[in-house]
Amino acid sequence: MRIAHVLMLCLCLVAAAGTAGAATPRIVGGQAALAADWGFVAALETKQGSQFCGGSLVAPQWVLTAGHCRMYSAGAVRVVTGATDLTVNGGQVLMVDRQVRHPLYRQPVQGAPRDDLMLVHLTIPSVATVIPIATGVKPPPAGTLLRVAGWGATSYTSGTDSYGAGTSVLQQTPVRVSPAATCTAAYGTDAFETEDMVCAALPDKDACAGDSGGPLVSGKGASGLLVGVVSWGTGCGLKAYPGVYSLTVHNRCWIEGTIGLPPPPSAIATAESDGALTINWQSTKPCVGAPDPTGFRVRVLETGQTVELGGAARRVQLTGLTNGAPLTISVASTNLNGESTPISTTATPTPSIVTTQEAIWSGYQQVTNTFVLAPHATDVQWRVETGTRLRFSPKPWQLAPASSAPSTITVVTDGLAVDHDLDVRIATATGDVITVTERIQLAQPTAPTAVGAPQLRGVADVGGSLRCQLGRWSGTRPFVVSRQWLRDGRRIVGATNPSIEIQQTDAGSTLACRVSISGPGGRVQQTTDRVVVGA
Ligand code: 4AZ
Repeated sequence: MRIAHVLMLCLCLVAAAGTAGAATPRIVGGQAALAADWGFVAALETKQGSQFCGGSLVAPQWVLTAGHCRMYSAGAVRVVTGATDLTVNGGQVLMVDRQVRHPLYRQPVQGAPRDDLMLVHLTIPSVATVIPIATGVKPPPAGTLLRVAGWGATSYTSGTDSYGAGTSVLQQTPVRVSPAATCTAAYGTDAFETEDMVCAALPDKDACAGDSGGPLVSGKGASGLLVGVVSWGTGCGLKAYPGVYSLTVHNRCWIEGTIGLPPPPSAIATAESDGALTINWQSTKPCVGAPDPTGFRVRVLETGQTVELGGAARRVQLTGLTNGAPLTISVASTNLNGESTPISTTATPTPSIVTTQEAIWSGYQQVTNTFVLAPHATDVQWRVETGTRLRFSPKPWQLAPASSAPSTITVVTDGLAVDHDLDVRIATATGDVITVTERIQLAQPTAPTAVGAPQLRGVADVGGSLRCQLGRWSGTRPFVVSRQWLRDGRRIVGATNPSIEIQQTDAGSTLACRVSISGPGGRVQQTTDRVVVGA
């Protein structure tokens, strides 16, 4: 890419491609490249066959090229691998399904792109040679002799600022890494970034338009390593303007992270509950610049249950699991290339105890608690713990056999003084895990209070009958009620029925009914108004 002339260059390249093959082979000052040394070089072409950029096969299905080579959509691009002469039907022509440009690719100065890298994904693997990426952390020092290859322009005319035609036969030339100061002096510190770029030249030898994306390598043949990618420069072969290359060393993490499998997640942790497991994990980047995983795959090995989650997820709850059976859970990171080796853990969903009711007074000095034990695949032990003011005394363990239905546990506590606090809870033991419910505190009962007074109904004459109505009462239930009929204020022995038949002997006396209501909160008596029996 020529600085400040981006658009013009692209047009020029497409036009030049039509005449490819006729020109004298030269990258600009180069020689025909040997297939044995340059088997990893790839040509990026349009579907019509115009070569517009170079690249290097860094994995069977991945070509590393320049970020500014994203000129067309993936479907409009094809890649030729394993061929040095593009006019001969050799090598492999491959389709492209993804173009992944470096996330930091940018052009703060027009025509001088930074992080000028792109990975192109092939729909099927290439059988051509793969070139390893140079390891280490430092750019190659000034003076290092490297090689560059491409099918780009073989001449440049500075007077008219015009580029010659490309070539069908791959050209290669040595170039020498220039001191960083030379590059910044030529292009300025805004355009030339010493961290991410090198510039390199030899007299009259250079990469040129159409070579972009192609390889800058150290070593030869089997010992060749990819050091950089043809990126930009002013003209070609100009003494004052060495060609500029984007370095691979600084971007190895992004390259390897993009073409490889994601690293496995770490530090898996699980929490159990009734029929459920909550799984938490962490995702760590192997190095700065590595792409984030696209997602995570969580599996229950015993049941085959699989959950797919997005790349931001760090937690999932699996439900509908069987209580009491140990399960193995695995979590793997995924990206477009597949999934990492998983990490796994085992955990056992445990049956929970639910309180279905508040503690209720079920009788005088008697309280009932009801608990429900969730279904469980294996036997569960449970026990009642009762006490007062948090001092619990546990009863012996009981066995709840494996059951596919919820089971109810009823706890009746007798002989409670009304002013007593009562604490009840249930503990379950599943293996070594003991789970205790919240304590249930008994509410103090309230004494019965008449809301509507007891009343007599009926005809108060000899031969008639009277009925004793209880009235209405509030207070803590249950109530035990009783009646006692009174003649002239005294108990009539045995007269405790709701109704009374009026006898001859009752004539002239008074009748009343005394009602007793007793509940957990106390006992209250109330007597109806008296009636005088007529003749
Ligand atoms: C280009 O436009 C280009 N002389 C690549 C490299 C150089 C100039 C232009 C370096 O593809």
